[in-house]
Amino acid sequence: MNARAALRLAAIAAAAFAAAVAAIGLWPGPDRPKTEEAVALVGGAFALVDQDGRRRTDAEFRGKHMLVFFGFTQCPDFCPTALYTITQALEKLGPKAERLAPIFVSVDPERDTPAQLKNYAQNFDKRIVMLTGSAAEIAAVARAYRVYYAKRPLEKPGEYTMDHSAYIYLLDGDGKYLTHFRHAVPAEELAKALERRL
Ligand SMILES: [Cu+2]
Repeated sequence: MNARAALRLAAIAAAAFAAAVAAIGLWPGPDRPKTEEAVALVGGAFALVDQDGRRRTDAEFRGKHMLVFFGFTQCPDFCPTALYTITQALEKLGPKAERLAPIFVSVDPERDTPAQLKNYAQNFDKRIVMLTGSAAEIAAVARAYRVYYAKRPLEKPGEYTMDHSAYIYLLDGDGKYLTHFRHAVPAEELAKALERRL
């Protein structure tokens, strides 16, 4: 295994570990009751900028279920996988997909400008709203969704990648957390789970 591959594996392991810790800390175990309080832990208000440079807030999505995924456009694995799966699930949902607001939030606002998001969005379903913002705005929304992310320097000076937890969150029409999916959930499974709730 070369150094680059080892680094890549270490990054994936670190992200997976952080996600697992977050999951254990956050979601009630089988013995614990699912209280309103626990459910309310994921989600919250945001005001960000989309791929067309327009200001978008969570309030405008009330009445639609929000399917929210955090990542970055230069991600080699988790993000393209999740976004392609969401794209396929939207297709499978047919007209029911209109009740859903698929949202991608960048955890790399430094490089993910609206123009960069617009370019990236061409690879996926046109309905996916891609959001970015200032470092502080992204930190706040990531905190609200209990998303872990961190810059990881690469060997080449000045270059970096992002480690991030990679769950796809589903919130209801009131912006309340319903459930989450692994980034690698099969599209068929995701579509079926969404269909039941839409
Ligand atoms: Cu990613």
